[in-house]
Amino acid sequence: MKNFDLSLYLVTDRALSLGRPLEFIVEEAVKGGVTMVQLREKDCSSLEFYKLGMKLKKILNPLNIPLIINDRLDIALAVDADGLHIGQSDLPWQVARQLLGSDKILGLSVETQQQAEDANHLDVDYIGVSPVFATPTKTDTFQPFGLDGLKRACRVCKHPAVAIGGINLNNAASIIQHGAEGVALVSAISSAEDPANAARELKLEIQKNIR
Ligand code: TZP
Ligand code: MG
Repeated sequence: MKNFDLSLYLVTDRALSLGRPLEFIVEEAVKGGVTMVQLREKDCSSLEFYKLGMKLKKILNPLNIPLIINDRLDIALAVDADGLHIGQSDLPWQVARQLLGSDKILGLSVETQQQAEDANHLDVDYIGVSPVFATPTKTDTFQPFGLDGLKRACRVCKHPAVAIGGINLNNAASIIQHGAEGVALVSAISSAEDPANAARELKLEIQKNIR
């Protein structure tokens, strides 16, 4: 049985970790209560990606916190991660699903309302509504959904949704109030002076608003 909790989902980016090692960020984020971690590193060799994946797996596996790999199916398989997150221009979801197997978590980013609706026909486990707000962390995005767009996407799609893009302590509650099961964040945790405390505060804010 696949068991995962999207409520506080850390997406990594070493470039935004203020020079601190990724393991530190993840260990601190876990102390603060993150419920999922996605290893998402651009400009990373396969060897480096693999090694990071193994390091994070060692931290997360004993705590039953799913490790999801962004984009790289080969790395997800090599480290026996809990799942894979793909975007609209990554491998086709059918290929990912077939090679991952039915017991792994498969997440898909949707960038339009149509894609949110189309995801109903796909064997994925959750959608990432991307981006909900504009963010300097990723600028090559589609038009942000905004809160009303997020609400609509969550309504039309049967899969649980996690929102990403520009989410922080000030707007996390509104994300949950508009139908998402969780928030996915990069900078609000990775660039925080105290990532454990940042995660802890976000967690409280989310728990207050979860149905
Ligand atoms: N996909 C859509 S927005 C985004 C990704 C990976 C970056 C989100 O970063 P932040 O710092 O939480 O706004
Ligand atoms: Mg991708």
